[in-house]
Amino acid sequence: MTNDEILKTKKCPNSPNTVGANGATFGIGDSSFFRHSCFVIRHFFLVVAVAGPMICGPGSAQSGPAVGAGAGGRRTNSLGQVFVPVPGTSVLFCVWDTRVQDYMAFASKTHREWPKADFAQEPTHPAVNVSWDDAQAFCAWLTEKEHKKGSLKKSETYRLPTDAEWSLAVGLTNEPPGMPADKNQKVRGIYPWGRGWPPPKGSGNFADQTLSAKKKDAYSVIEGYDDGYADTSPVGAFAPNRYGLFDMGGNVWQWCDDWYDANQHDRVLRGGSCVCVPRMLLLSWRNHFSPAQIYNYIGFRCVLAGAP
Ligand SMILES: [Ca+2]
Repeated sequence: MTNDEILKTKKCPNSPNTVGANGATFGIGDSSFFRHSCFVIRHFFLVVAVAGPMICGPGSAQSGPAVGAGAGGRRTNSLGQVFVPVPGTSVLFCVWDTRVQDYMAFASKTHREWPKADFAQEPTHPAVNVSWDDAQAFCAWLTEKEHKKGSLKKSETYRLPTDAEWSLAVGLTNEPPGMPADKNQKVRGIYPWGRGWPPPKGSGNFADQTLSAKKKDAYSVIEGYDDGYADTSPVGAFAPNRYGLFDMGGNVWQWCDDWYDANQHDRVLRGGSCVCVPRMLLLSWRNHFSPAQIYNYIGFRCVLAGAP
């Protein structure tokens, strides 16, 4: 556990946009570290050793025919993870965030340290408290495992999605050029459920009234919305997006492969979580953390690259 240079920590007003990493400013509300507090942080590395679909509601502008079982290119791997093609990319996306049962197989086999979440999780919940480095190690382990088994071609590898691939997987095709930081929040008004506010009932696992009831100090929740989960929910508990991907908004933040900006200090996270402030559910919203950071509401999703 390394916690390097937390330069200044101070209480702040109930503002949703005041946490700085490496001196930068970005939105908060998604962290048990940060709840009700503002931190200016530089070099915030691995901290907490103690310590899932663009969801399209019925009638959503984002919804469409899902890619279901038997559709072209659908693959199931040795962990039972299901992968489907996403138009515009050359990869197959796992339909779920990496589950507890998936990551447990890796952590057990490799004896990797894995701090538990501070809430109860079932095997089909998304794995959390995994850093970008952990996610990379998982992908490398799974690739090697299946190469040895012969179930994965030598040209095929598992990896994290790029920021650009993630955008295409939620239908964002009109973002500006540049690094993820340049694209952050640039496309306005499009959420996992489509356009409009608040989300329709059953749109996904967001910061809701159940969270508010369980955690009286919850930073911010969506008024009038209740999905029944205060913390993480099983992957696939809500409707998938048009490409058959679950939890591409809410549940847990998802690591992407890219650096956030030219400073190359932080990696990118997408999708928001079940505790993030509501406006962070904007599909163009980027979060960013050190690649060694872990957190109760950060997970990841794999893609399969090199598949024909
Ligand atoms: Ca919830």
